[in-house]
Amino acid sequence: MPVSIQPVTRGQLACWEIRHGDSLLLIAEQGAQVLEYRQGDEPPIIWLSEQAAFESGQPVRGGIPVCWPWFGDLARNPEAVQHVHPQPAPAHGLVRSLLWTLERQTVEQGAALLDFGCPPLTECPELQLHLHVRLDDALHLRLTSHNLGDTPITLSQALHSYFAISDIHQVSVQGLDGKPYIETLEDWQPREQSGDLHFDGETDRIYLDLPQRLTLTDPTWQRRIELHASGSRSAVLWNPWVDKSRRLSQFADDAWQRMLCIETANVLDDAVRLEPGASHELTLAIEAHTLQPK
Ligand code: TA6
Repeated sequence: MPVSIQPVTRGQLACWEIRHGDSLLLIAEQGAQVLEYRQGDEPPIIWLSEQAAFESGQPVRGGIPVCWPWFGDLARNPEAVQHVHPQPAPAHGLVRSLLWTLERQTVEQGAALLDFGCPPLTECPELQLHLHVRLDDALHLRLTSHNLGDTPITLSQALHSYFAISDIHQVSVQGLDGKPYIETLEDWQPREQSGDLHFDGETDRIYLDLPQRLTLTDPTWQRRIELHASGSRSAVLWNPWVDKSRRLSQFADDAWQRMLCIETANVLDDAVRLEPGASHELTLAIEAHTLQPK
């Protein structure tokens, strides 16, 4: 199985193109952001906006942005997380627009391995962040936070994964049945999921108490994408639908039909409290499987 790791550029961004057999992975050093992931001639697994701007210091729409050391609106985070940064604060933390460093790249046992280090944050220098990437028959990510300080720190985070889909009206997500979620579009009211999640409008939900596996089923493309997580019991399910799409940067008006975010997270009561000297690992494996025809 041929495996390669090559430096490339996309616009203003230095990136790394990783190949494993017929799998292709593209990661930008900015934000250590996965931009592309596909296998052979199949439709992409990870969605990247057709209007993506590859500009230094600007988040790229799509891929897998790293949201850290808080997720979403800081003011909507638990009190303990809000201490990590003064307000007002940007959405989704501070690291997705920073230039990370590729600290190690190697091929081991037929897999490509890359380690990215986030530069220290002036706002919270006692926190360290690394992203370890492994590409073999699947894509494996490990986001490691470390508290170098002498007082506890609480953070929230997410791997904000944008998945490519054939049609939002056709896909469904398994693994959520019976789980509590926060309906952020209805005043953050608590709800409970019944059955698989299908989509018929704007969706922006925070699911809690989750199992380790969620599945995205796409019957049109005859495939299911399995997300295997550890160190996380929460996830955000997001599709902007028609109206919000018009307000999003780097996002075509009809792009909502072709993407779905399933964001493996540590949010709300799943936020991470790091004691002095402690580390936390959020891992995610993304596996694509062919659906057996019925
Ligand atoms: O993860 C869902 C969400 O918080 C949505 O509410 C939407 O704001 C999305 O993230 C995209 O955020 P961004 O800052 O990348 O435009």
